[in-house]
Amino acid sequence: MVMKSTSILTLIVILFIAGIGMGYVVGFSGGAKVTSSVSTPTTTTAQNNTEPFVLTLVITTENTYNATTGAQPAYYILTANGLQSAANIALPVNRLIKLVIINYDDGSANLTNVQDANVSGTQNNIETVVNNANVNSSQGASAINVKGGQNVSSINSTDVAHTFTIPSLNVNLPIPPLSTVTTYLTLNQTGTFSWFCMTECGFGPTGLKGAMDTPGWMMGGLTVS
Ligand SMILES: [Cu+2]
Repeated sequence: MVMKSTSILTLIVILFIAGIGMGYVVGFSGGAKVTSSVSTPTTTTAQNNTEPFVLTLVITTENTYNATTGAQPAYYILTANGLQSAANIALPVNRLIKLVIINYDDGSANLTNVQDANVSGTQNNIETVVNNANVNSSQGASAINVKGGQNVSSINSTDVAHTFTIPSLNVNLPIPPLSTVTTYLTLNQTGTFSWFCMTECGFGPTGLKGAMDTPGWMMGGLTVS
């Protein structure tokens, strides 16, 4: 009877220890999973903060404004889910921003103020232009010499299709027809501002109606936070 009780007690003790062991293993592996899933996004966030914040804008022309006005040009934000309204653009404060503007418009428009052909508010007040014949080519002795991407501080005022302009922050980017413009800038001021296009690319006798005075077309809001 004594031996049998001892055997049962031993078995209970063994099962108890084994239970603790299994609990420890399950708990440990569970804890390890939690630890890795927490650390992954933290690491990703840290990497993103060391890289430029990228804003890609796309200008298209074949957007029907209404039956009377017809097609008008519009800025869009390029996202992972396609083109989204540029009525409200959000940008980070005190962080390097890489701004890319892809322009599908093949025509130029009149600038009310020729000063808006100058680049301002970016690193070294330059922008890089790709794929515009006037900017990226030069007449050589016997042929046109293609230059590829050109860093410029201004565009010929008769060769501007649109601008991306934030007057309150002194940011101005002239965009030639059918070009891609890339630039880097840092915004040091939080707040809500407005962005505009400064060419007369809209509707009406002055070209300042339609897209030019409608948020999400050739103007909109900009929040820096
Ligand atoms: Cu415009």
